[in-house]
Amino acid sequence: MPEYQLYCFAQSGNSYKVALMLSFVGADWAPIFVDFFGNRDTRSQPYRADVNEMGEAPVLVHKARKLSQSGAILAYLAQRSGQLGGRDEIERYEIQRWILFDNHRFTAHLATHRFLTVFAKAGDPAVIGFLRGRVKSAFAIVENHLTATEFTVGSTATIVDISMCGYLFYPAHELWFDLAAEYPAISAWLGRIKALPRRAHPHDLMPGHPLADA
Ligand SMILES: N[C@@H](CCC(=O)N[C@@H](CS)C(=O)NCC(=O)O)C(=O)O
Repeated sequence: MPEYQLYCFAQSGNSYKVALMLSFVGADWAPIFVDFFGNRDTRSQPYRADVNEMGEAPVLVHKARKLSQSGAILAYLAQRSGQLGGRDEIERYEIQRWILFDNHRFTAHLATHRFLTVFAKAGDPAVIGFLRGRVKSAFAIVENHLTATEFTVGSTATIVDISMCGYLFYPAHELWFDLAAEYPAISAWLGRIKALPRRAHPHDLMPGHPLADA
């Protein structure tokens, strides 16, 4: 039995954040497939009773613990591994600050837009328009921040970079804009993450790609 198990699926950028961290720190881990699109596992009563009362992936199993919320899991793994968690109190505070921003602004609206347009194919135009505006404003903030720094907090990668890149390695056609052309600082930062040892694509780290009906 591996030390860690991760409830996840290939299309989940939030799960990718944890899978990538496990890969970066060289953890002994294995995925547990969450059938999000077919069985709608995360909405099922057994999943909510036994895996995560919040009805979400990722969930990291470590010994008797089941941990959810990627940001909290990343901090847990950084603490346990002594890697990617920031060098001092101020860096740890900055990391937490940007992880919260990522969760409510940067990832949240991008992931919801992607779900509606790429998978559900059912977005109300007003909702899609609203989400695009929110993504644009969040990307402008991150683009501005990354023009002045190599990684989100300081000059080396930390868990907040893992958090913020969660949805950005998926196929370019899943975005409605040209990331490389419109956001050069974000693109350069992604290139730096891509070059890190043990970086792997979400489709290669987690099960479920391609989707059965894709
Ligand atoms: N803030 C959470 C977000 C997790 C999340 O939204 N997960 C999605 C998959 S990427 C999910 O499981 N959604 C459940 C549903 O829509 O039923 C985290 O970072 O872990």
